[in-house]
Parts: sequence; structure tokens; C-alpha cells
Amino acid sequence: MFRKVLIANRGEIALRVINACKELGVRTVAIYSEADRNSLHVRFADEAICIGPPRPADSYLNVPAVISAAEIADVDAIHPGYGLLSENANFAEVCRASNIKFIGPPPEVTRLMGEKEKARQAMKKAKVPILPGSDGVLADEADALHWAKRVGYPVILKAKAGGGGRGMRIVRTPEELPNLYHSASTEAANAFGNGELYMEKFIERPRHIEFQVLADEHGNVATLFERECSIQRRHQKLIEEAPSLQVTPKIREEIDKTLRRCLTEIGYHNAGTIEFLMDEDGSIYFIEMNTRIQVEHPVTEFVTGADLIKAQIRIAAGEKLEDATGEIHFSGHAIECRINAEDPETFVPSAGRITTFQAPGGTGVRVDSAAYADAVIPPYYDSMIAKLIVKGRDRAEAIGRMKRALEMFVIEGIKTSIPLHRRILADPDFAAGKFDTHFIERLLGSNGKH
Ligand code: MV4
Repeated sequence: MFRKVLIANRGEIALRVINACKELGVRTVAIYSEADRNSLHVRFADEAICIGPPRPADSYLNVPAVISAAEIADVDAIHPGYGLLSENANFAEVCRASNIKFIGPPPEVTRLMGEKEKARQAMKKAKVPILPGSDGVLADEADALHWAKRVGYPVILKAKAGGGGRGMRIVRTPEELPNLYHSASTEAANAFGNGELYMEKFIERPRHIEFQVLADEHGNVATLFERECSIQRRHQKLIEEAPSLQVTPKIREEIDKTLRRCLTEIGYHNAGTIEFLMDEDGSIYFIEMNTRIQVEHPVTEFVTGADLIKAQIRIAAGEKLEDATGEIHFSGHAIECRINAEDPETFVPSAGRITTFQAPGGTGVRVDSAAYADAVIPPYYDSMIAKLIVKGRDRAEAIGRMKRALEMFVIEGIKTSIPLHRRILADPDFAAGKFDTHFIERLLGSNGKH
């Protein structure tokens, strides 16, 4: 096992990684920006190093500053959390060159999955179901017209280097394709430095379902069931749950089998998530892979009994999968609400001082947060300030528990998304499991604004 780990992140996930290290008897090193001096990850780590000014580019994303801190503190490994440097293959390479273990997959695999079209072809080769679409990137507008005719309208143009919905365009007719092709390509070039596009058949009302995987460095791969993440607004997830009501044991078994084969072939290590879209008929198709731990990992922890962060650290330290996770027992139903510091009606971020922070507790309730009364939420970072996760024996119990936990969560001084979550949990369609990725638009009115 490692002697000392640096956590290259902030907020609740930095604290979550510190928890795991403490339980493993591993020393921890926090890094922090000047805006995070009074943060809990700084208080609870064994050591803390300030690495720069508040802006992420000047601190948490500054690779030389992060590596210098790791060298000074003499750590064996770095846990990147999610976001920030977690899917930066160059950073993982610098770690390798500096003889520091990056707790995540090899940089080669991160790079492959970052190129969405290559990931798609790799999955296709391994017989993971993918959507009808182009073979590789599109050469030009004429090539796009050719593929669209073959696939059948509507189609969606996606950026090869993309993610998060940028550089995406839905095309419904050949007439509108040229303009949309050029605007998608320009947007992708500006956002990702690469304007190359690929094409897929467009699913009108998809559900977003993702599978959690863990792989060790000895060729063993496990899948830890799926999460349903369709409740989102503008590509920001609001609620996640496990398992998905839509995934039958047969689908689960098939996806399990193909994913295990595929990830062994690719040489995947550590935690990862494979995203799928499910269409109205219940067919499921790969869209992309995330090569990091995800925000919503606690719902999987609740229904499997695994500690995914400890498993990540143990796998990176060379342990075998079965030792890293212990026995997996699937049971119950878990739901997570992401609590954001934002106006619940306009979604405008709400930075400032928290005056009251009273988190709910009791049976089956977990709160992952680095917030506290008198903490100041800086304006520079992600607006998520807490994750409220509940478990019940079944979905109905989980919903009842989430409702009462939301009722008893008191945060004052800043605006939060708690009122929006209460509204979602009270919705009859949500309770009935009748929703897709357009649920929030329907709840709030046409375009998800308000
Ligand atoms: C799609 C799609 C429909 N058809 N692909 C959005 C972000 C990116 N990760 C993939 N996304 C989508 N890809 C095809 N072929 C609809 C979306 C999409 C979406 C997907 C998951 C969750 C929320 C979404 C919201 C809007 C669009």
C-alpha cells in the first residue's frame, strides 16, 4: 500500500478521498488555492500545500505546481478526483515520468477514450452495441450528407474531441446540414482545438444509463451494475439512481459480459464509467466512456456495498480486484440529489457565506459535502456544494426517505437547488419512473430556463 497520497482536487471529493486514505492508514497531502485556505480538505489532510491563486488555471489545473507539491511532500501517488486533471492524459504521463502513481487508468487509455470516435470504434470492435453512424470522422460536408442519407434523418453531429454537449448539432433535413456542419465544426475547434466531427443516429427521447466498472492491473474486470442519470439540465445531472428500472437482468448480463471482454482487450485499469443511451424501445447503445471516478459513485456504493475510492487506491497499489472490493452484494435502491449553490429558478450561481448548514441524517442517509456553517463558497469553482444520497429497500422507500431528508436539509445565507429537488421528488412522473433526458424541460417549461 502507498505511504502517502496527494489529492489533486478540492471540495467534497477531496474530503471523500481523504476519508478513504485515513481508513487505509495512508497519509494525505491536500493542495489548495488561495480561495480555499479555510476548506475542510485542508483541515483534515495530514499536510497541505498552497499551490496558487484562486482561478483553476492558476492552481488546481497548473500541472507544474501540482507536481512540485507532490515532489516536495514526497508522495507515492496522486488521486485526481473528478473534473480538473482527472481525464488529462498528459498529466498522467507527467506523473509516470516523475515516478508518482496516477490513481486511474493508463494515459494511453484515457487518450483513446477522449477521442470519442475512436472509443466508439473500439467498442464496436468488442461487440458493445453502438448507434448507427459514420465509420470514423467525417471528411467534409459532402461526406456528412452521404452518411446522413445512409443512417437516416434525424442524425446528430458530435465533436471527436467533445463532451458535455458542446459541438453537437441535431440535423433533421439534408437542407439544413451544411450550416449545422460548419457551426458544429467551428464550435468544436474553438472549444477543443479540434473541429473534426462524427455522426450518429439521433435518439429523440433517450434515457441516460451508465455502467460502473472496476478493473485491476492483473486482467480482472468487474461491472458494478448501472446508474440511471436522465434527470439533468443542460448536461448537468441533478439526480442519479441505482439500479435503473429500465435495465432488465438480461440487458444487464449482456452489457456486463461485453464490457468485461472489451475492457480486458483495451487494457483498462481502475474505475471507469461507460455511458449508454436507451431509446423508446428499450434498446441500449454505447455513447462514451469516462475514465475517472464520477460524482454519482455513492449510489453504486449504496447498492453494492463497495467503497469505490478505497478500491481505486488499492487497485493502483497493485492489489487484486477481489481484495480491493471485497465481496459485492447487490441490494436495495439508492438515489442522489446534487445540491448546487444556485438560484433554483434562474440557475444563476449563488456564491457567498453559508450562515446555517444543518444536514439531515438517520437510517439510509449519507451527505457528502465540504460545506459548513460560516464557510464561504467562492465564485471560481463548480457550484455543487453537497450530495444528498439515500438508500431504501426499494425505490418507493428511497423516494420517501429522500423527501424527508430534503425537508430537513437547511442551508441559509446562499441560494441552493434544494427547492427544485423537492419539486422533482414530488412529481408523479418521477415517482412512476416515467422520465427521459427532457424531464426537467417539461417540469420547468419549454427550454429548461424557467
Ligand atoms: C445523443 C443524444 C441523442 N442521440 N446522441 C449529450 C451529451 C453527450 N454526452 C451525449 N449527448 C446526447 N447524445 C444521440 N445519438 C442526446 C444527447 C443528450 C443527452 C444525453 C444524455 C443526457 C442528457 C442529454 C441531454 C441532451 C442531449
